[in-house]
Amino acid sequence: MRKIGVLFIMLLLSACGMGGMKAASAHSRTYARRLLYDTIDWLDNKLLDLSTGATALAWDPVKYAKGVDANTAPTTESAKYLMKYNRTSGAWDTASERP
Ligand SMILES: [Ca+2]
Repeated sequence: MRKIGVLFIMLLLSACGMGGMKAASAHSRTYARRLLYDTIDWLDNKLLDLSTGATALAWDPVKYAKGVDANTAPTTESAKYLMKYNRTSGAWDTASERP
């Protein structure tokens, strides 16, 4: 049943023909990021246990790289999109990386 939910979310976010991803980012950036985060979290190990960051860093360390904070190299835009950080200081949220 949850696989159907994951499929629905991926279809929703990839509905480029109707501006789906662009519209989701523009009008509800946090909601779109959480949907993506939770989807990856579920697909990773069938648990919602905040494992998305570790999975992304291990899966593609070039695309998902984290510096000491979000504003320091080698942090990538993909990591910043997926993982929560303080918009002012750039500090990663260590209590919960879920955006
Ligand atoms: Ca997980």
